[in-house]
Amino acid sequence: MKRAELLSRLIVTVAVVGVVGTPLYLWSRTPIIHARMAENGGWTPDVIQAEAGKPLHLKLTSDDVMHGFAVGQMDMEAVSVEPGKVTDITLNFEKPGIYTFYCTRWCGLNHWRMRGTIEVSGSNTDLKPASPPLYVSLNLDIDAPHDATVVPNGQPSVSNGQSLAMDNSISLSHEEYLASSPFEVFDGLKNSSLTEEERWDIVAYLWQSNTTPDALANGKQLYAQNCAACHGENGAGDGVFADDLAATGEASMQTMSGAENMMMQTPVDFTDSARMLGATPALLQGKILRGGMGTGMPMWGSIFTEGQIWDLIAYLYSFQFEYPK
Ligand code: HEC
Ligand SMILES: [Cu+2]
Repeated sequence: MKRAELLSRLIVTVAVVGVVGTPLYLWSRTPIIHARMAENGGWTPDVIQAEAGKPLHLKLTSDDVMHGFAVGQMDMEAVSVEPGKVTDITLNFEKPGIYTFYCTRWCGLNHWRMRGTIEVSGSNTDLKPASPPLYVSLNLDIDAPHDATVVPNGQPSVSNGQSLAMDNSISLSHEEYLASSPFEVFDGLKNSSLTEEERWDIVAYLWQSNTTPDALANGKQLYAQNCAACHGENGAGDGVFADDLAATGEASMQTMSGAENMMMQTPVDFTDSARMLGATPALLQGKILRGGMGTGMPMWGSIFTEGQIWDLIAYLYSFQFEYPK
């Protein structure tokens, strides 16, 4: 008897809590995401669950300095995450998958380590299996040295290259562009009667003809926001964090086991002609997607779309070739 009574009471209690408690329960379920600089823990929690087709509500706040919040490969404006303030946002995921969210403000040397994931479940049948990135299908060893053995004396002239390419009916298809380094194309023209300078001019024109002003503008903006702090505004590898990276590298050499693998190298100088003219777009894609593996070069594969990465790459070559504005 007593048992049954207890049970019925329980049921009533559950029912009452059910009615009154639901809105409260939902309210408290909206997770508060705390942002802290990476060395102090980054995002907490850093794994969030969501369901495709259902809005995801999040509350964002910072426990230290100003941060920013955005989800990779999604068309969204970055949201400021401020100390002492809670910002509400709603995200909608159409497709299931693992998404990366990340900090969009340069809050410190380890800023780019401020990343977390949103695991979106759901059954969406029109999902196409992703095709492997170009550097994988080309089977490139992206860690092999790739320096050009000949570089131009001055900056190649795109406009001169254009008329030379027209006169000699030289063009470069987009597939060839993606898989060739400027040096390889330069070298491929060696049996012509053209001078070395003319051949570099043609290469500069062919590189420009494989991008668009829009792509370059987009690449420039992505670069300024995500890369310049290490690689430098003008690509020279002298961003505000470059010295810190070197210092971290020395410190890690002294303290970490397997130090060689853990070394933070200095950011690559994109104005270095031998390096950049010897690199194919596909190789640069691999480096950007994968990152530097134990160096200070972050991996960007989950942050940018494929198109954004090609725009960034087109922009990186503009440190070699002066494209007409
Ligand atoms: C935190 C500092 C840092 C940031 C931010 C950073 N890089 Fe790097 N990057 C490095 C370091 C260090 C290296 C050298 C290590 C290596 O080559 O693996 C490097 C190497 C590279 C290389 C390899 C070049 C080559 O010829 O091997 C490319 C390409 C590159 N970065 C592109 C980018 C792009 C594009 C961005 C922005 C989306 C970016 N990096 C942001 C530190 C950074
Ligand atoms: Cu941050």
